[in-house]
Amino acid sequence: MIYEQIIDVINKSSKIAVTSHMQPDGDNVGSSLALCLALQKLGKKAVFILDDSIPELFRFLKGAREVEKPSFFAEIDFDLVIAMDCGDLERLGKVSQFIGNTKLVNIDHHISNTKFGEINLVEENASATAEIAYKLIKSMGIFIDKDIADCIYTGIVTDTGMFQYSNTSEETHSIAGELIIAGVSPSDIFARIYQNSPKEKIMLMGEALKSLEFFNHDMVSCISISKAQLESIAEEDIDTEGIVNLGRDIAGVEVAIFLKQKEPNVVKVSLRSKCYVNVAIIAKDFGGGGHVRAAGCAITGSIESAKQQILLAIQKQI
Ligand SMILES: [Mn+2]
Repeated sequence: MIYEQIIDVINKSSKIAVTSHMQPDGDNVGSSLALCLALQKLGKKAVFILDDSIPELFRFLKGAREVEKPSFFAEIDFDLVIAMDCGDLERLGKVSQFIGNTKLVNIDHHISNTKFGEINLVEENASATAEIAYKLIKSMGIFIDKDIADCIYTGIVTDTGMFQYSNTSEETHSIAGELIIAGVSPSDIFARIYQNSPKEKIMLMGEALKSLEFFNHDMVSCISISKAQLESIAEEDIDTEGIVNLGRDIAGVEVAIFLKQKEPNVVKVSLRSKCYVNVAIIAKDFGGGGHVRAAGCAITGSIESAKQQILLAIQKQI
């Protein structure tokens, strides 16, 4: 039913802005680009507008180099805005200021989604928003070519942690199979995303691992990195995605914490759980959000104080 409503507003629109949240991951980029490419096939003017840049790792995807900044809203009078893989309006950054009265469709899979759209297609059980994008594009009768398939596959692979997380379903694999039929090379995508780290990232992992500590009878691990350590390795912001997984992948660990000092007084917290702790609830208590097994938030204060607060919140759940 919601699918039909969305298809209906798409059919009635000719200029469509597709957008997603700041600090985009593979699903933000993949689901948004896939939808843009599909809408362009329908003859629509579809533009991916993002208040951030596309991480280097995902720039191989078709359309990743034609992403516009929020100010682009001034250039085109869009009929429709579609937000992909974004839990709330604030995370769209400056894009949210340009939406105004434009019709807004919200397509997402975060449990914490605030249903900020006029039409909300929120499927909490979908492994990735890219999975929902796949179903929507199919329902529109649009042929899924290799370019679109690469985008969707990237979204699914990154949000399922390479098909490892509990959000991976029979449907996830069956869609992945369809995407391979459409031309995706899994080994090519994996090599581009996971076997392509800048050396600074691996050096940073080594530096961060020196801080590894355990709590609650080794069921909770914590890794942290200070701003000074980050700056000692590289001048520019190094991607720290994946460091939290090092703590999670240890035998017996249920919850992994990764603390990254963004500013002297701001700590970015990434949380992962393995089997049963709902880290989305913990992140939400600190104004963040995410999924049951992967979530994040930001805490004001020192690394040490952020660690104590998060540990306390985890101990209530474990
Ligand atoms: Mn996602």
